[in-house]
Amino acid sequence: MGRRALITGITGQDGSYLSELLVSKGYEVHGLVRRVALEDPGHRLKRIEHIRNSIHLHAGSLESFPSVHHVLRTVQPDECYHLAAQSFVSYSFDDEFSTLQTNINGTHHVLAAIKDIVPKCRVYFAGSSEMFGKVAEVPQTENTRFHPRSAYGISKVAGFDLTRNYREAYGMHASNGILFNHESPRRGFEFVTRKITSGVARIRAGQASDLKLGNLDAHRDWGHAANYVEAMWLMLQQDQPDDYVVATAETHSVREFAKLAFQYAGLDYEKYIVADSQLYRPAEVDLLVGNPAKAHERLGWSSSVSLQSLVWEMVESDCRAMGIELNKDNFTASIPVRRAAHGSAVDSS
Ligand code: G4F
Repeated sequence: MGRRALITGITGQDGSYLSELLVSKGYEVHGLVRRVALEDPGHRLKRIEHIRNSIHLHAGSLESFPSVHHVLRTVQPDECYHLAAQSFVSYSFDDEFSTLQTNINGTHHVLAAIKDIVPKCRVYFAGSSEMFGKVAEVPQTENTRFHPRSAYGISKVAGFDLTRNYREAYGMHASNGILFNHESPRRGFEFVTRKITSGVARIRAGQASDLKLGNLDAHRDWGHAANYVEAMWLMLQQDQPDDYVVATAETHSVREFAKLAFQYAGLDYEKYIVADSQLYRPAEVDLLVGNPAKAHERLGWSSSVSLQSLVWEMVESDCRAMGIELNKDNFTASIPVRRAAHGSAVDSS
């Protein structure tokens, strides 16, 4: 009989790709969703519309332990992927309280209910490179000290520690993925990559004349979400639970991302981007770049999508949705690659 998986956050970017992956592997896939999502499927279940008939959805609230307990008792999963969270860093500055409450309690409820009901269930917790914050070293590894710079980052450190503690205290197969930024055409519009690619499409369609952005000099290690969910699955297939950095080992600035996105649409980004100081964060994470050597050695995982292909896929998808076909000749732009060698500063080549 196939294995049974429960995904929290199944309606999000990662949840949708992970569901596809697990369905393709013969899993019985269950998802915990908010009741409002079931009441507004056209909007809130959009990313999983195409596999809606192959998965089972359960209404529940991560903020309520009895609710999480009930769903776990009903599903009795072999594997649980805890992805659900308030995941927009910027918003966590507007409402620290709800971010901490939802993210920390949500994770605690999931772990505690699993320990009670299905202690042998393997658990994945979606940690984040935001935990590194004001980075202690470059590149970041599983051993790099955390120094979060937002309520979101703090909530993820707490989730990471809870997961490790359930592993150590109760012998649970609980693993932390330390995922660096991962994007796709399914990314939410509030995140910078999708804000840029959808903005490019609106400008090309004549529906906007500029794009307001905040800090263009922040550097991120951007990979493809469909590729990153494979690492989540691989973590739960190991004999021993552990913590893994999942990253590309390349870092690029927001400016570079924007330059490429506009270039692929045949536009010069400098003519359209407007700096808006309101969009700066009270505390910024300036430079993220991960060293995925452990994931490569132990899981056999590596990043398979270049930044150029990722940007092209996102711009093309947003433009296509506006009825605009891009000229493939624009997809030649090369960019300087900054690769992180272990223990060294990030160097340009
Ligand atoms: O796209 P972002 O909002 O993502 P951020 O904050 O790096 O967090 C994402 O990745 C984390 C993994 O490291 C996840 F854990 C988290 O859930 C989320 O998925 O912002 C990226 C960078 C920031 O430095 C931000 O200051 O882009 C900069 N930025 C500049 N202008 C902007 C904007 N970000 C947004 N969202 N909107 C802007 O207009």
